[in-house]
Amino acid sequence: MTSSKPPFYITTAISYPNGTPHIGHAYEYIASDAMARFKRLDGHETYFLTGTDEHGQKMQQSAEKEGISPRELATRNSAEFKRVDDEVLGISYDRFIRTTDEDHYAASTAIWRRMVEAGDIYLDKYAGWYSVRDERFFTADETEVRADGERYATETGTPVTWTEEESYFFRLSKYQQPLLDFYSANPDFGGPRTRFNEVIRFVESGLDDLSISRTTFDWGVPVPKDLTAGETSLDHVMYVWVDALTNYLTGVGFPDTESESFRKFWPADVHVIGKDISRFHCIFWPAFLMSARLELPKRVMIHGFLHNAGEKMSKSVGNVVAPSAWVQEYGLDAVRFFLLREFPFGQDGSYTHEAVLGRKNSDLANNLGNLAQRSLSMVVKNCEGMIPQPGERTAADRRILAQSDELLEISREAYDMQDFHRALERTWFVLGEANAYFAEQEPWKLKKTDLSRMNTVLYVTAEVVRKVALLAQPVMPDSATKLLDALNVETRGDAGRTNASGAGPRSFEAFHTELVPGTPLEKPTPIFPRHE
Ligand code: ME8
Repeated sequence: MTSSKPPFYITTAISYPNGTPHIGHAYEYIASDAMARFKRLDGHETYFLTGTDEHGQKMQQSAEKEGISPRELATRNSAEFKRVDDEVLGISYDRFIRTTDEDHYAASTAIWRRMVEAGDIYLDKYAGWYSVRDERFFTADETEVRADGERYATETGTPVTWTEEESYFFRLSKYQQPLLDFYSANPDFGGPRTRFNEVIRFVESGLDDLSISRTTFDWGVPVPKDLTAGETSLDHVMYVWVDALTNYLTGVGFPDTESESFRKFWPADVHVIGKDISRFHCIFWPAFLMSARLELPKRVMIHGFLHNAGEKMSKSVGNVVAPSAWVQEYGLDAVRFFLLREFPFGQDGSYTHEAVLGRKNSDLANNLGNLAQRSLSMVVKNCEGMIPQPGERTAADRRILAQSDELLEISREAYDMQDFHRALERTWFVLGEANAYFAEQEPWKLKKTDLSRMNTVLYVTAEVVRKVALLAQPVMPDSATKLLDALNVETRGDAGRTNASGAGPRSFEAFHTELVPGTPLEKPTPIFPRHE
């Protein structure tokens, strides 16, 4: 594809495949997928990376419990994550990376080498608290002893164990000021602002050097002996977060920094992650990259957590929702729409059956579905099955057309901040206005009194539906495509892959080019069913 627009590189966090995906994972994939689709439709060559994070003690321990090897566990569950992406959620990723992929070992080794060359890695001894569940070290004052006599990480509530071993350290402390300078020069690096501020405050309070290798287990990327800093007789594996973060480089061809894909796509435009891993992405990751003399990502978007009716999802409570259960019950596009419309991406959100139902029935079936179905049926029935020739436009016509015209620019700005909620809210506000317009103009009465005026009203309504359908594609690829098919809108440009229906997505290139009178339409079938 040739495009004058800059390429766009987006990543999700890579999930631990010690279990199977839940609706919280699906939330992140769907949002990132909508973002990637939006950029493709808007003419950017887009690369979208997702995958699984397979090393570390958590994976090793989970495998031991099942009596299989960590590689077997990773292979089995990674396949399930990929299946859910492909078959349940319709995620349009370009590569599904596994950190056990061969090229990822090369990339992890190479970034390690660069950090050694920078003089940022040294051998010492680690003694402190480690949470296997979080794959994270805690200082003593970040932990507490609870009523059961056991020690837990205060912030995350996970059990910690005393760990004492030889370890390589990364000179994170050296990067405190460079990071703070970088944050002030790039105020949109972390989003939303409130979560980014928490990160900045943490860095301001001082940074300790970071333990980046382990010797008490072996399920990880080996630290190559010739690339170490300091003499050791022990075998070290990289701390899982060192190799995990490096996946974002592997995905675009690192260590070959001269490769076409690396030059085109690095630095990443946005890493999409959840709020529990903001420090890894906003502090460790940019520090590693500074040390390795590589460019820093442009943005880290930190989303909130999904809760089940206000309660944290957890296996012990038994309220963990599998993505396929929701998709079966409500349909994929309604699930995708609900998750992106219901709460701002940066905030936590709580879902209930009633809330999903409300969105599906009022926003989709009533607001969009009914308007499209009524107006297009009238066109087919009363305008000889063709988009009618509109007459002169009244103030009411111009007003609703102008409102819908602004939606592309508003959506662009909102998507650039991963504010899907705002883009959809505004789009559905305009749909509400279009419904009011349709009701006021009463085209079904005009049929008997003023055919030319009826044609204009139907034309204007169909045009608003077309614009809304174009912009709904990233969120509801299949339904929006069906709607654009019903409007017989041409497929133009390479706006991404074809959808399940076989029709291609319609790029935003023709957003401001109105419907052509005389275009034949077929009798429409309802696209957004009510949930009974
Ligand atoms: O953190 N709601 O993997 P992970 C919303 N391997 N998002 C949620 C969520 C919820 N209830 N629960 C989890 C890891 N997430 C690391 C990442 S990246 C180099 C390595 C999000 O499987 C979570 O915040 O625990 C993270 O962004 C993603 O799901 C994977 O979580």
